[in-house]
Amino acid sequence: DSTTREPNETRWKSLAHLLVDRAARNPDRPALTFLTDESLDGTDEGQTLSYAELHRRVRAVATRLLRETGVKAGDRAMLLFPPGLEFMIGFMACEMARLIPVPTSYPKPGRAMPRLDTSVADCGPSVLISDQETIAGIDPHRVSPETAALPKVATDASIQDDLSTPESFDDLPLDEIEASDLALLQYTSGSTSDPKGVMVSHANLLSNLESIRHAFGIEWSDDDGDDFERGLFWLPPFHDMGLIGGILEPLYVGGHAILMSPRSFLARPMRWLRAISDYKATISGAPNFAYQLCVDRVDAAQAESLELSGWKLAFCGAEPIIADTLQQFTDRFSDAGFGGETFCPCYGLAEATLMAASCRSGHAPSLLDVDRDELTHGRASVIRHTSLNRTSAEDVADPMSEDANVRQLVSSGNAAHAMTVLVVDEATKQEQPDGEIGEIWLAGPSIASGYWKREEVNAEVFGATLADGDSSEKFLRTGDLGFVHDGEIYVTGRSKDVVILRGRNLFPQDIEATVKGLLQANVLQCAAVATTGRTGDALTVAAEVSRHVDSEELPDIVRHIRRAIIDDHEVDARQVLITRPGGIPLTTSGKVQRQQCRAMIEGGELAARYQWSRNRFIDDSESVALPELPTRV
Ligand code: 1ZZ
Repeated sequence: DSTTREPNETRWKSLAHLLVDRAARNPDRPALTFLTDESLDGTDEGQTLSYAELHRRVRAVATRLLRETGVKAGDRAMLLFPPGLEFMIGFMACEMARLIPVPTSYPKPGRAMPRLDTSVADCGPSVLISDQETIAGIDPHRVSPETAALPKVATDASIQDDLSTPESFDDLPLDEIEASDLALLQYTSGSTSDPKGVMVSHANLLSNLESIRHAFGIEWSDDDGDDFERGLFWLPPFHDMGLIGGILEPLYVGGHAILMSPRSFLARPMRWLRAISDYKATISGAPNFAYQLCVDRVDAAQAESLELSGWKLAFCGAEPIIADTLQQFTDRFSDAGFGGETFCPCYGLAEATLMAASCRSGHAPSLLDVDRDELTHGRASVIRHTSLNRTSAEDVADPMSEDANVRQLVSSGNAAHAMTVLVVDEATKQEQPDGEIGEIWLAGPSIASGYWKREEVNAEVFGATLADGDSSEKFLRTGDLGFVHDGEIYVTGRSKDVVILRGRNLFPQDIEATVKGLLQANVLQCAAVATTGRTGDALTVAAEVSRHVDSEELPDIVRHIRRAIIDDHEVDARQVLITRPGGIPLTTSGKVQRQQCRAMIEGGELAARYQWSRNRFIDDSESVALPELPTRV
């Protein structure tokens, strides 16, 4: 049931202890493999590290960090890596050296690194860990002075002779590591204007890894032999789902994590499925958009060449889950051995370490048809409760059908083991009865202790209490909206402003800053909001421009706005509206009211001088390259 909390047993005190133990138990088992495009296309084997090799390289880097840089326990270490195996060596080296790893996204060559710079300014690291090539390529004029001045350590620098034997590692502070030490500072994907680093401890992480294992019935792969779990992921490791779900969970159970880069997948989605088939992966998953991309880009003939019956767990989360996508995917790949019950929808967020709720493996996900109008009034009036399975294609309502007053929702399952999930009325702070929409609140051992150095925000976000509850019982306010039905959580929307595109969280402030910074567009005010797209969120941008701008210039201004958003954030807007000054709703203190703006746009009430929108049935991925756009001045 959604409100039960049970304690989680944890087997290790920290991630460092986990690695030491795994390397002792199964030294020769492959721990990590990275598949390059060449290996995916069949011309080479990719790189693999066994548990013993991973352990040896991690300890050597940890020892160098302590000897060469003068870092001390609790110092932050930035991790800046292109896709590959080195990231994990840097990450685990931090765990062994009692440093707090801070993963950051890898920029395109020659680009500025605003995310790196803002995280550096926020958490004041003592070192940057990367590889030799990346370090050589950091242009001190394109990064902040603080970033430029950081000592830099390359994980792939040649190992000194005295570090090649285990005896030389004796000075690692393993015994001093506490479960309450921070194991990760996870910047919520991307906000450069308001960076927030989630403080995740070893205890938080190990508890969530255990919850995931429990929910999905993943067996320990302790014994010798070839029968171990294989996870296959293209999710970026600087995002919580890629790092914790994609890499740490396979290592936690003693399995093999096989990795490829997000770009390899996006360029040819078939590579992901081919790799699952070839490597007999048992666990893989992604946000909804990825399953849709496979349906759109992999035809029936290609699907037939796959063998997916070994895929036991296909999780789906990180953005709204669309029944139609899951059904189409099941239909397209059922002949390749994929069954609908393999899908495990799940819900979570970095502030809860990762998973907060999920469907149980082996059960086809529940679908709920609810009345669309009632839903907008905060109530889920259930018309029909079905489940996804191979034969029910006709049961799945078209999620975009205009006339059907039905919205089909996919269950995000039950509360994770050890997690309390409540739906709370935001105004009264009382728990909602089943079927009533409210904010999702969470409590449990994997809820992080807060954001780095943000005491005020933390009291509000991590320290919520129920009006009629025990005031010592603190909850995390997720900013997500949903309801409970039959003990399962349905996520219906968000009261926070974040826009989620292809599983990536974009912060409106960052997009608005880009648009307002465009000199040639003369933008006075801007609102970036999430509107409802075909497969989840779509980005809509409203901009006020000066009344002196001629109407003929507006199409060009829209192109400049789109170009700048693509350049800075690698996403395209679905819709851009240009209003007169005063067209965007503001609070009395002059802040953009995004939720109201969104409601006005969706209700057709925002008065626009000019409006551009892309056909909502065009796939997002196809429009990122826009040759007709002028280059940015
Ligand atoms: P983040 C073996 N959101 O996205 C591997 N779920 O965190 C197991 N919206 O902080 C892996 N419906 O970036 C288990 N179902 O964003 C993975 O995303 C469990 O708005 C899923 O607040 C973990 C997702 C982690 C993640 C969090 C935000 C949430 C919410 C949105 C996540 C959703 C969903 C709708 C869902």
